[in-house]
Amino acid sequence: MPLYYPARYNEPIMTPTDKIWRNGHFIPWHDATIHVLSHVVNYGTSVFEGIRCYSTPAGPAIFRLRDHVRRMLDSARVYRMEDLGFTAEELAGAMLELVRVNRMDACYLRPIVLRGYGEMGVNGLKNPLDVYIACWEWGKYLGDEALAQGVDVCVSSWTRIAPNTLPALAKAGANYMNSQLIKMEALANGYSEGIALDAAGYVSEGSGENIFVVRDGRILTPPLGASVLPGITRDSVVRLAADLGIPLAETIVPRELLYIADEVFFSGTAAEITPIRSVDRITVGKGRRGPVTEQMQKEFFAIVQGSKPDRHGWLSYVA
Ligand code: PPE
Repeated sequence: MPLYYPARYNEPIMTPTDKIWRNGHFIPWHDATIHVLSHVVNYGTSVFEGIRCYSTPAGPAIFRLRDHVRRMLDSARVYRMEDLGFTAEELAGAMLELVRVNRMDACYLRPIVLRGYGEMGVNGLKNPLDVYIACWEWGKYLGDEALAQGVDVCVSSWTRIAPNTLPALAKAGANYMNSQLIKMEALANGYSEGIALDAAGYVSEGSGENIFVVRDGRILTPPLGASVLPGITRDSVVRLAADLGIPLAETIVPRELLYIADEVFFSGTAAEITPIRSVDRITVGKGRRGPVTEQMQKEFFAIVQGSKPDRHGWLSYVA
C-alpha cells in the first residue's frame, strides 16, 4: 500500500489564491508556470523562503519579513545569483502587497528565485533569474494535534547534507532532496518526522525544522556548523529564551542526548514550535509537551498573534 496516492491535476490538494507575484507583476495563480527545460527543473537551481503571516487584532502581519528577505538574498549570493532585479525593500513590499491583493489574513508566503529557461547544461549563469512570490493558507505542519500533544520522530538513516557539499546556510531547493529522503523514510516507518545527524554523527536538524533539547532547565541547540539552516524561528527561540531568563547554548548535541532529555522540540516557520514526545520510540521526558516548550510556545504565539507587545519589532503589518 503506498502511503500517499499521487495527486492528479484535476484533484487539487491546495487551495489557490488569486494572484502570484512574478518579476514585479501580479499574475493569475494558474498562469505561474515554467518551461520543462528550465534550469531549475533539471538541476534544482532555486533558492526560496517560507514565511508566515499571522492574524492579529491590527490585521495581518508578516513575521520577521526583513530577516527572511535577507536570508533569501544571502542564499542567492552563495549560488552567484547576482542581480535579482529587485532590492530587499522592493521584495518585502511585494510580499505585503501580495497578502493585500489576495485579501488573505493568516497565510504562508513562498518567495522563490529560480534559474529559468535558456541554455541547457550545468552552468546556469546565462539563464534568466525569475522571482516568484506565492501565498496560501497553510495549517499545522506536523498535524493538528502536534502543537499540544507533541510528535513521534526518529533519527534518520540519512545524514544531513555535509559541509562542502550543499551549503546548509543557503535555503536552496536542491537541499530538499536530502530533506525528502529523511521525511519519506520517517513517514514510511510510522513517524511524523525524521531528525538527521550531521556528517560527524551529531544532531543536525529535522527535514524542515531546527531542533532544541532541554535538560536540567537549560536549552541546547546545534550550532550553525552542524549543517543546519539558520532558522528565523530558531533565532526567535534564542532571543525569547534570553528574555525569559532561560539559559541557552548553541553546542554540539550528541544523538543520545535526545533520549535522555527532559524535553525536545522543533522550531520552524511551518512547524512553529512543536514538542517532540518520543525519539526512536524512546519516550522523551514525560512523553508530552514539557514546561519549557510550553512557555516558549506561549511567548511565541502571544507575540506573533499580537496579544503581547512586539518588543523585538518582528511584525510587519500588511495594512
Ligand atoms: N531547517 C530546515 C531544513 C528547514 O527547511 C526549515 C524551514 C527550518 C530549519 C526552520 O527555519 P525557519 O523557518 O527560518 O525557522 N522549513 C520551511 C519549509 C517547510 C516545507 O515543507 O516547505 C518552513 O518551515 O517554512
